[in-house]
Amino acid sequence: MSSMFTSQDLDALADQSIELPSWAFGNSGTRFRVFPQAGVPRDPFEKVADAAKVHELTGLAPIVALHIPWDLVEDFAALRRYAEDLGMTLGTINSNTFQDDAYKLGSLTHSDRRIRQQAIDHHFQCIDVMGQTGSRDLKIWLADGTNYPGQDDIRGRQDRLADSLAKIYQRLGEDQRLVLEYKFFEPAFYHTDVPDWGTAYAHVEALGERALVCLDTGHHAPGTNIEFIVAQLLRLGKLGAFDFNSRFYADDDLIVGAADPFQLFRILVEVIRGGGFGSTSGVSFMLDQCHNIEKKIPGQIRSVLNVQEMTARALLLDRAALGSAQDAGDVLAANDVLMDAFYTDVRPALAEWRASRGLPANPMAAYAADGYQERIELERVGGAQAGWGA
Ligand code: PSV
Ligand code: MN
Ligand code: MN
Repeated sequence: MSSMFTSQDLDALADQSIELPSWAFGNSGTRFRVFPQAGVPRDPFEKVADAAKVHELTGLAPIVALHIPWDLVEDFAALRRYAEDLGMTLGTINSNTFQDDAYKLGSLTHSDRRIRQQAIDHHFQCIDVMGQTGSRDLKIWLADGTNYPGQDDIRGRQDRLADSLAKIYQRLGEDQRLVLEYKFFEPAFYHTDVPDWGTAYAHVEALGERALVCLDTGHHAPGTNIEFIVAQLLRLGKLGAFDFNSRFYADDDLIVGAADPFQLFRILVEVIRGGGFGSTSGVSFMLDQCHNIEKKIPGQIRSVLNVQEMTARALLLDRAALGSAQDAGDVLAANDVLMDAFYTDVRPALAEWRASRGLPANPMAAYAADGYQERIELERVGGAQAGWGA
């Protein structure tokens, strides 16, 4: 084990839980092609079972986020019991106002009151589901926006959005939260109604204490300093959730930490610095990914391990030495301290950490040897799409 890795750092890692998106287990693809895979889940119960396998082998992922209506079931109490029997809980409920014809020109921002109400009612339905699943968070990502200058009144859309969100927020129970996700483009290309953290912040600030911002790491312009946004939202007490993934170009939804592990490290340094780490921090660590060409379950295992690995490195940061160098104005020494933590190979220490908790030292190898993949490929015939294009 690395001599820099103290037992206190190991304790902090035990308090990390990552929320898996149900849709990561279904077939997905790009707008060019969905490549179907054998063994993908046929219903939400099987998605939960796959998520439980990720948790069993990593000890990191006890929560599954659902997407409505992709994960609509007749009996959510039964789904909840099924999850709990597998040691899992049902997490964030994600709404969906981006697949109905009615929402072509917008949902919560639409100029037609009836369409706005339809979108609000959908969120009421999601809140009902939350009551049954025991979920804390309602996550709202909107596809709303316009493609052409002049297409609609962008100021009027903000006003309508504020009004719709207020109606949804009022419907939440006392222990429930609204988490608003921003995205700078796509599917609308001229303007997006919640394009950036500032707009999301303005809306959630107006709503109240239990309204927070969701930061999806793939939803920024190239070159954006995401860790600065993390620091700012934590400072303002308004960071509610992450949607982790990685991107080379746009909203690629690739495995978190694959494209830029250093960026993930820098984000986690700010998370820890700002009090956003751990089960009582109020910040949920969700993945929002699609595994289009790789197998889904090992894709999720790799993802949670990447988050843990960069968290461990961020925990290694010698904050006292960093603070001294910063106070002394020693630019290069401060940078050295940060890079020392980033360049530390924590993998052997993490293998030991897992073994000491009765987990496989190498979860990827354990999954390959487990037989689960072979079993689901035989048993599950006619698996479903993740939801995209379904
Ligand atoms: C679309 O960009 C998106 O990936 C958002 O990030 C949502 O979180 C996700 O879909 C699921 O609705
Ligand atoms: Mn997202
Ligand atoms: Mn996205």
